[in-house]
Amino acid sequence: MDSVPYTEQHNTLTMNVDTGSVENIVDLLHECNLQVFNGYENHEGLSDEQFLNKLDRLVTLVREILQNEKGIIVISGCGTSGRIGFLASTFFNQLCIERNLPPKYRYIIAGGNSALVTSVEASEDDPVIGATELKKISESFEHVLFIGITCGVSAPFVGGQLEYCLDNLQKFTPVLIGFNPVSMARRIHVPKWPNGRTFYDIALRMEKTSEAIVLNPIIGPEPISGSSRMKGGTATKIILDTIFYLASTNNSIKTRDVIEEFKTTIDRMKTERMKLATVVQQAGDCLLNDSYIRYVGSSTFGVWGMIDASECVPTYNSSYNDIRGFMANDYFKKNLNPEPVNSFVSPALHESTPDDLWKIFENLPSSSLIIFIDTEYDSQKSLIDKLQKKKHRIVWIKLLSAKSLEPNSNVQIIDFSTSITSSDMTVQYCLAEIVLKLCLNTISTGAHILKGKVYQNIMIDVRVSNIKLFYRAIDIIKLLSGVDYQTAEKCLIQSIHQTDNELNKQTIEQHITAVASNKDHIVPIALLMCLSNCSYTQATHQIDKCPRIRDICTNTNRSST
Ligand code: S6P
Repeated sequence: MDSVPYTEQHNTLTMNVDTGSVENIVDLLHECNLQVFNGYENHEGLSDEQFLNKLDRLVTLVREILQNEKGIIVISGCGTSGRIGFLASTFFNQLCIERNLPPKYRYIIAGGNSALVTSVEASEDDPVIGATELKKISESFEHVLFIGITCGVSAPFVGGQLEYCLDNLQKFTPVLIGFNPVSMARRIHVPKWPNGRTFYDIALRMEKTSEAIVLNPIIGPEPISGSSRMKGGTATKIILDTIFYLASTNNSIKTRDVIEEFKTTIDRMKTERMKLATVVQQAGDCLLNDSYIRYVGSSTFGVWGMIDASECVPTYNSSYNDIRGFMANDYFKKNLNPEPVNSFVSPALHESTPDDLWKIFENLPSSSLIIFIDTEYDSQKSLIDKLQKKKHRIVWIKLLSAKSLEPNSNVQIIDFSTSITSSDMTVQYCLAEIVLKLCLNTISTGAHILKGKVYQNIMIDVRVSNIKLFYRAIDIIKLLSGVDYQTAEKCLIQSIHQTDNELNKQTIEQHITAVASNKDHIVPIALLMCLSNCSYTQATHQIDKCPRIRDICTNTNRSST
């Protein structure tokens, strides 16, 4: 089957998201969020009956493991999928501890702890390391419920782990979470997978194995094509939270009811749409005027900020400094997997006190945007005062417990607290997290649209940092310029290696490695080469005159008509 996987298709709703008003961006992203539940075309999304039955089966399996002394639940994924696995595992472990039960959840993320807060995209192409890490983490247990998340049903890192489970079914129960049918699983061969195996082979094997579970509701294309941090990440979080919550409670609450709570809460977010639109506009202005966006939060709220910020690097080729998240408490210290002493630890994983933050923020470019996430106002008040004196813009996202602000504080408040209600505290916290995720995704996506990093609904400056993104880049160039595959690939490779010469002998892995030392608009330059039929050198000269990357597409299209 050759058709394009749903997770890579173009969402018909957002085809013109790049040309509308900022309110329009907010509304369209909101509508796409609801597709996760309502479905797409003839698919039913998370409310599908068959899917809910599968969730029930998984709830039973999780419950069994929670009661089994020799059992654990391992959640694994790459990029956003791994990060959401980390958040779910640490949050539900905390719940176990509060109830005097042993913490049963473990996480694995491709690239290790640093990948929680920085982009380490290349590590998702290695099935061998994936399997080795799973083996290591599960060594001393007899029963392992393994949940491998890959939105595109594509990541070899997770594929290698599922394969290891399938080879050892006496110990492992493998679960695959993704958002494409098995027939659309990735069939591209990666060199590190022996005997030419692909993810498709593993997904097929999963489907045919009665002990294995494939959870793959079709939630439809992403608002920005391929950006699986958005709907994919949302659906992943809702699935994990629902399963783990239900497995930990004795209430007779139904799976459908929990999913419905997520849906109504997300729907209620539209009450703050105008305030959100104002902040998206300010965030866009920051990126266009070389100011910065900063998130500050504690515990999992802080982690969501860091995650949202880090995802902009591969998606929009944004600089590390454009959007950054900071952690106001020591959540990471308490919850990270132990790693070898000499392994790299990202400085972003450290706690930042208000004094630390002031030292970092003191020299921010003027009119930067600092977004505080439902943290204790009193502890941040003096920092906020100092930032306001410097004329930075301050936003406060109110979710659950933050104290009311002083009326004269000039802080812009986006208040979701009245929308987040549940009779159960655990569910309420999970609802607050999903609202936060969607709010931050809207701000950072909207800001990059306004900066011109999106044409129609395509991420035209994607960083080509793994095999999936290499092929996505070729598709983007082909689609927008109309050239054939070979020409798109040739121009992409020349742009990666910054040369006018044709390079025929190098492998995809060598191209991806070269990307690490060339972060300059690789895809836009290749696109311009195709659109204008010019050399790499000529395209780089033209690109310098183009402050908004999307203008390449509009200007070139206009001049050729
Ligand atoms: C996507 C994000 C990426 C993906 C990662 C894993 O917006 O930037 O980091 O999460 O590539 O993708 P998948 O399909 O295996 O979950």
